[in-house]
Amino acid sequence: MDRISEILTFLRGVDDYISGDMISAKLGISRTAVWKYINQLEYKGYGIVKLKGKGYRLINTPDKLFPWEVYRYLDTHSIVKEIIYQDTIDSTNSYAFKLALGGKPEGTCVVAEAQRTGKGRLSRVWFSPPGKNLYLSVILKPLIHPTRVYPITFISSLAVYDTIERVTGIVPTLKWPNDVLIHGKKVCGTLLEISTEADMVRFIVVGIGFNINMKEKEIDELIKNKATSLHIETNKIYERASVCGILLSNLDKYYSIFRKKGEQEICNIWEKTAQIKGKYLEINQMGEVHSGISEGIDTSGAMLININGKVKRIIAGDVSF
Ligand code: BT5
Repeated sequence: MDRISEILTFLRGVDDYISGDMISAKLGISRTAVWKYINQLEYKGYGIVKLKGKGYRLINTPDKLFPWEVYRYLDTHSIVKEIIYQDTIDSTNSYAFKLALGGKPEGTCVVAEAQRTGKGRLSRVWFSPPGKNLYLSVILKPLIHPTRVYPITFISSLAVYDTIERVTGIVPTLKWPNDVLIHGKKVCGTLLEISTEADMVRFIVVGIGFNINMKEKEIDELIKNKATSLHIETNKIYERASVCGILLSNLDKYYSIFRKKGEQEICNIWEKTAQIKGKYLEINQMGEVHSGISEGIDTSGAMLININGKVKRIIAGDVSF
């Protein structure tokens, strides 16, 4: 695929036609090889005009999450070293989990255009229509104790938060523990899946479902009133590969803070960004509802909630404001 991205760089580098000869000379491959790569690009949906005597000209890029499109937005020193692209998959998390068990390193990322059985927490469903949103999972291998994993969810939510601000100008809301909302509706959720050994984390799969270009009518009936997308909020269509690249860069940024300064810092940033302290919350924890005033979160990511003067620590649940 490296050749494909090199050829795309040449095509994008000029505002005009570029000759097959020029590409073949620069890459040290034959003109027939260049022609074959051009055909592959066309097969993948790129619009390329071929003119005898002049060469090739790129006129259209498909809205696909091809790795070489996403890499364009990543720094070379990014934690994300390999992006594995799937058209349709059961779940990017399940696939990334299998890859991690098979020894894939930290920074491996699986992206898919659609998921057949996208997963939320507690066996819930994540609706994953094709070609509209982002469904991705990243393998991380921090050297931490299993009890310290939770703040990794905040790394993901903060990365999405910054991405939304950057690409739309909208300031979203963070909802404990794993949601990002716009105008009260869910635009993104994170699912962590973990493998541990003895007292250590072997790996974590960080799964992110982020609604980008999904239209109102494409939202499943079951989540009609609670879900939204960047498109619904702004009436614009976004280039998903660039949003994906920006998101992965932001994930890298917060993961690096986590590694350098620890979970306390990530929890502090999340708490400040979510402006959660002093808010009245109801937390549903497996059917049991706790309501009170939030006193923020502790370093393990648990919510501290003041119920009639007594502070209760809640590890997991679903919040309503
Ligand atoms: C989550 O669970 O929010 C975690 C979602 C993680 C999805 C990603 S996609 C890539 C990776 N691969 C996977 O298989 N999963 C991850 P939770 O907090 O339990 O929220 C689930 C609830 O969100 C559902 O019960 C619905 O109410 C709602 N929901 C489902 N699909 C949605 C969507 N596309 N947009 C907004 N809300 C949705």
